[in-house]
Amino acid sequence: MINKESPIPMYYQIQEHIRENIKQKKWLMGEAIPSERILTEQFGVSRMTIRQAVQGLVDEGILMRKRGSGTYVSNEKVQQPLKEITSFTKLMEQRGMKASSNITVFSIRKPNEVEAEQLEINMSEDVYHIERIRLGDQIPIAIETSIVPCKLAEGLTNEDIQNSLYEFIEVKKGQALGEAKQSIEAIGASKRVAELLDLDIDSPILQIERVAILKTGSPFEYVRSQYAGSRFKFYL
Ligand code: 16G
Repeated sequence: MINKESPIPMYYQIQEHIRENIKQKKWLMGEAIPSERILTEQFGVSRMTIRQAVQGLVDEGILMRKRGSGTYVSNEKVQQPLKEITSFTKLMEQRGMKASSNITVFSIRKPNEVEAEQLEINMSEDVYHIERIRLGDQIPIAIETSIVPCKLAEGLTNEDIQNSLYEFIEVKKGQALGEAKQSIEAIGASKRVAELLDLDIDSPILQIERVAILKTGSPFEYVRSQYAGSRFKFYL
């Protein structure tokens, strides 16, 4: 199960197994995971390695410890690491949830001044305007409005954004994602946001505005993500 000859560290291989167990629902949310002793036997590695693997997943928020009673698969809010660019689809997968999108806007238009400035493009260039309600296991978690320069995502289809925008950029366009500049604030849900996310008006919303940049240095997405505060949290 664990390849001790592999250059991939053993703790990391174990983490991948654990993620897979959660994804395939062999380990269920909110339930205790097997003890260190059992995992040590199961994976045929030292207790130290198991501890390192489990601690990493606790730090990521995928597992959680309960004092005196062991380690559990988190059933808390979906958590997103703030320092990385992670696609919504991947984030849900890591949690063993199925991501889906309801597309509410998909059009090509000219950018406004702020968008052009953030994306470092000319106001005469075309951009895709994409608005999606993002769901995890059919529960609405966020509304995301992404503005993407057409020249960086030529040929983007409805099907692509139904699935994963980042997969399109990385796999179909062969572009690596670099870093992001972002700001985060708490707001109350407007009438429209409340309706789309199935919340009460004025429920807490975490709003992130960010510019994601390709490894080449070109800004490729100016996005506003509005997360249902009751279903999502960020960690750093
Ligand atoms: C994340 C990003 C969003 C991006 C989306 C792509 C934040 C705050 N937001 O939700 O900018 O558009 O992932 O997800 O991190 P996708 O690849 O599943 O379409």
